[in-house]
Formats: sequence, structure tokens, C-alpha cells
Amino acid sequence: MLRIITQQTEAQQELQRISARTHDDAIVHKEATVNEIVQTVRRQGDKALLHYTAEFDGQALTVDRLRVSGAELDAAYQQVSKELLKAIELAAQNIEAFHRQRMPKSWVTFGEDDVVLGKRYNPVDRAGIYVPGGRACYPSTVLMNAIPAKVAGVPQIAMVTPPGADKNLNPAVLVAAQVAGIEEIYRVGGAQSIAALAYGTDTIAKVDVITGPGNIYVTLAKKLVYGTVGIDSLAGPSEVLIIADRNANPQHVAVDLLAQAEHDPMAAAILITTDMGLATAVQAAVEQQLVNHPRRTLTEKSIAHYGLIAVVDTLEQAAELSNRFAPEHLEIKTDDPWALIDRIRHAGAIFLGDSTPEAVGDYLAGPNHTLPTSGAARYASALGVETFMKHSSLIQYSPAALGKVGNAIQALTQAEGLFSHGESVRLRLNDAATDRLRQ
Ligand code: HSO
Ligand code: ZN
Repeated sequence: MLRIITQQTEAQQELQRISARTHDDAIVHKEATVNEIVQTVRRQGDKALLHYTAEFDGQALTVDRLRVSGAELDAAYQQVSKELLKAIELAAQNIEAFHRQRMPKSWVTFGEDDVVLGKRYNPVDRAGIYVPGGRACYPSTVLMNAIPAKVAGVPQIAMVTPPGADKNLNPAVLVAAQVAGIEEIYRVGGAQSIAALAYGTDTIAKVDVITGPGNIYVTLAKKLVYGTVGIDSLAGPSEVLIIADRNANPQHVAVDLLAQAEHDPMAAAILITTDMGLATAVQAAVEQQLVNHPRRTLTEKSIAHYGLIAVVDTLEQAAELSNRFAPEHLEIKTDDPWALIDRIRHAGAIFLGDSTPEAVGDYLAGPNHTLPTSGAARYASALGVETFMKHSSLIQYSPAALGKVGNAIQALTQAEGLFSHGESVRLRLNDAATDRLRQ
């Protein structure tokens, strides 16, 4: 049963507990295991990939089957319905259009004395995308990771995903990858695949950036290889926080809470409302909608442990509680959702109004569904083209401009005791003075 809390400090404490739900002691033990896997792949390459795939996925592969063949990619199209293919294509179009808007532009400014300053953006040379297997095997996630990389102009993109029974991969995932323009796909998952992408093996060339969600082993591996490669973020279980007032539709609020809870037993689903009537109506609707839920056991777990309804006095209080939690997804179901926007400072994605369930954004509105979790929205944002890009600073000084700052640089080089730094400026200014004398 979804708990209702009316006391402010209790609500704050509960939200804090939910936010910290992944800081578990068990993770520390897993770190050692993951480190061992990563180091073994680093030393032994493909051999270790085959070993761990047999051990963890129960699939005996040979090296030549690591890469998914063209025939398998073609065959995947036969295994998905026309409708699903169309839906994947529609989502791909919207995601591409949205991410094109977000492309950063290189720029320069021209200052006094012909000083030129600027930034030039470039994509990384090669990106790796992780796609989980099992419960969280989503074609939508393939699109959300691959399309920004493509739009950013990354010339090489490799995808890794663990093999299921009979070494098979999910055909919808293979189709989504192809719609996004990826054909380099490897049948390997877990921490071992992250190590392969970071360090390279004979079969899998190393990449510069790894993105994509995964289980705790994948996440810990990404944390370990960070620095050798860039990563998007350390994804935790998904979350939704809904702010609703008395006119919100309780059935809609309830189904949106369940839409988050059904992802994972550790997913979080929170309602903050100004209306006790809505709170009890949503509580009842959640119970009723759970009765025939096909993922009932899992969803109930998440609702019981990480579900919550907090009743507050004002929408301002609701916004403040939400800011403290910094939810991955925030739904605003109030009479005037835009009126609250200025008060929201931390949220991965904001869904406004009754006709915008989170599912719209999860699948096809265009913005990315890879979002900061566990409070990371305080300092981080959605995955985007910039995840796959970096910028170089541009600096050009003229002799006149250098002359004007010569003394300041000399003073700083002396303070830092760096002789040649000072000389690098002094020699040039001397040369310029000699040239002037000669003229
Ligand atoms: N809500 C998930 C994304 C997703 N939902 C994929 C359905 N498929 C995390 O943002
Ligand atoms: Zn979802």
C-alpha cells in the first residue's frame, strides 16, 4: 500500500531515504568483483570475454560469433511487426529532430588589438553504447543513446549487449540499432563488455566514450574505467515525482506512478499533493490498478519500499520538497503547471499537464530519456549530443595585444617560479622591439 505522510519533516526524511536507496553496503563487495573482471579483460582480451559470457550469461561463444553478422541484422527485420518498425522510425525521427536543435555551435569573438577567442566543437572518434539484456532490454534506449551520437557526428559507434538464450539478441533492439545507423554490434554484456570497450580487445576496438544504462555491475565497471574513457553518467534505478493539486485525475496519477514502479523493484514513485482527497483517491487507485497488473510482484515491491504520498499545504512547499529530491522525472499535474516552473530548480525532465504522461518522453517526444537519477539532477542533465562532443578553446594574440599583457604575465611567471614561461613572452617582445628599431 502506498503510504500517505502529512508531516513535513517525516516527508523530508523519507524522501532522503528513497534518494539514497542505492548506497548499499553490498555494493562495496561487488566493487572488488567488478575490478577483477575489468582487469582480466584488460589482460586477456577476447579470451576473457568468452569466459565471462559462459559464466554469467550461460552462453558458449566462439570469437567469430562475438560480432553480430549482417545476416542476423537483416533477419531481425523479419521478426518485428510493421507497426513496431513504424513506431521505432517515428521515435527516431523525433529524437533526431530534438537533438539537432541541441547541437552546440563553434564560435569566435574578436576583441581589441585583434585578439581572437573562441571554442571549436568536435565529436569523439569512437563511442560505445551499452544495451542491457533481460528485464531492461529496451529498443527505446538504443535510440536514445545512438541517435545523439550520430547527430554529434561520431564516425564510429559500437554497441554491446549480452546474449540471451541460444545466443540470440532481441530483434527489436537490433532493428532500433539499424534505424539509428549502427551496424557494429557485439554479443557481450556486463562489466566485461565495458572493459572491452574501454581497453579494446582483438575483436572490439577501444572507444573514447561509453554510454548506456546497465545493472550494478555495469555501472561499477563504468565508474572504474572513467578516466580511461568518458562516460555519460552512473545510472541508478528510475524515479518519478508527481506534483498534483485537487483537480488532478487520480487514475492518471496512479497509473503514472505505476509506470515508473514497474521498471524495477528499486524504482521510486512519489506523489506530493496539496489535497488529502487526491492522496486517498490515488492510494486506492494504485491498489485497484495493481490487482491485474502483469508485473504485479515486482511493481508492488517498488511501491511498498520506495513509493510515497506526501501531503503538503502549498504548491510552493511541494516544489521545494521536489527540489531537495531532484527527481529524474517530474510530472506537474496542477491547474496551471507553467505557474510552478520558476520554482523548479532540479529535475531531469519535466512533464507538464494531464496529457503528458512520462511515457510520451520515455518513447518518442524527442528529448532524451537517459536522465540523472538519485539526486544527480542537482548537478547533471540529460544525455545529449554534448555527451559525445568536446570543445577546444581557440586563442590568438597579436604582437600589440601581447605587448599589453607582457608585464602581467611576467609577474605571474615569477610568482610561480617558471622561468621559460616568462622568457616565452619576453623573447617575443624583445624581437618586436628590435624589429621596430630596425624600421
Ligand atoms: N523510464 C525509463 C525509460 C524507459 N521507459 C524506457 C520505458 N522504456 C528511464 O527514464
Ligand atoms: Zn519508463
